[in-house]
Amino acid sequence: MDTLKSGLQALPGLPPALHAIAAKIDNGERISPAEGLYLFESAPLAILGAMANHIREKGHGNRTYFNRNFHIEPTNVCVFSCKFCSYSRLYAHREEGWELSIDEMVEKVKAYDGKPITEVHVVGGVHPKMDIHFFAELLKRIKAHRPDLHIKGFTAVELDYMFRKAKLSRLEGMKLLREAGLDSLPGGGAEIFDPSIREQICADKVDAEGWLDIHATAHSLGMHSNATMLYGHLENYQHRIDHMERLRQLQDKTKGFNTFIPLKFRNHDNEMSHLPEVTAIEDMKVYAIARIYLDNFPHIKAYWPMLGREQAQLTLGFGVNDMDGTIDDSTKIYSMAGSEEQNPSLTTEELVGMIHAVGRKAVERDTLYNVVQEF
Ligand code: V47
Ligand code: SF4
Repeated sequence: MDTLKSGLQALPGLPPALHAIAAKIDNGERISPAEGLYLFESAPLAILGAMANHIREKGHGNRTYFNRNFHIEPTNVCVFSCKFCSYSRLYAHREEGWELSIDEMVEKVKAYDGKPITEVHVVGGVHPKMDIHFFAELLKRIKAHRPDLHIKGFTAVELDYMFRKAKLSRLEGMKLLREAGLDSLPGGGAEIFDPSIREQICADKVDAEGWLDIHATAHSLGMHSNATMLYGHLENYQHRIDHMERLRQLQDKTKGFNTFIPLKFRNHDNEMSHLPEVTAIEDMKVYAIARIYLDNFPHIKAYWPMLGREQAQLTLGFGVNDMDGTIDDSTKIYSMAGSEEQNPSLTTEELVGMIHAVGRKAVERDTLYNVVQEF
């Protein structure tokens, strides 16, 4: 166990509550929900940054990971109507959206033949006609074409609907998809677990218990997954801590989560457009407190297409050690919600340059954080 001490607790003039938290961080101890709440309510950003950066450097030094991947979005037709979603179209309006066939999706994979991509991220709306057998066939066709490509696919929201529609238990459904080629799960659909907020922003989709159980099921089969938190809308600090606490508890049991990804609510063209977006200061607080609170999550990721490049660089001083790193991200979920990046795409050189520009070391990883290449 690394015994590096930061001397955080020796900072002069810290109020007693902050001093106690600094001492815990210096000693590698876990903070409580009440302490997490205190950090949101009362800690100066500079102190949060110092604490989060200490934990980040203790775990990863200067290393900042990225991945070479691409996205496939099978459809934006969705049976649900999350109020923050700018991207989905109801089945009745499906002519305004897109629905890709298996052949079209396999063509997208073939477009990367000969390119050093390690992962495909498959995620989209919940289409009433694209069932588990359709997706199992897609997974098999991708694996038949490129067996070494890691398939990270389907949020717990998509999986919950697929399994229920096929009348399969979560374990049966997950096994079916794993056998067809699914390697891991992305972190989407978690939003905010608190039922009173969920009721207001995404009432009809899988609840917190269901989301967590689907991830626990994947973990029980040896699959890894990510977790997200949509912040900066109706939730308060207590709800953010509750969300992270539930994730921390599941991670204690399964150790199956790789990465936590805070997702900033963007207000363009959705039913929550009247809400202002939170400031960059609030963003940095969320990243830093996530790094401090989630002591059993190995990685904290900033998803740059949503935050924008400069802000993503800034997060590297606030606990983040992963930049996702999609070099050709055709995802529309953020561009349609008004993110900084309308057509997110970075070459490896650009991404490595962004990481090096803020004094960090760029490391290419695969989905499971095996090192592919150091820069
Ligand atoms: O669950 C939707 C979010 C998520 C908006 O696991 C919005 O590696 C902000 O989870 N403003 C899907 N956010 C994307 C996702 C993801 C992305 C990148 C990497 C990984 C990973 C996962 O996007 C949804 C929802 O929380 N979202 N609309 C919006 N207006
Ligand atoms: Fe559908 Fe996902 Fe959009 Fe909700 S966030 S409406 S589940 S595509």
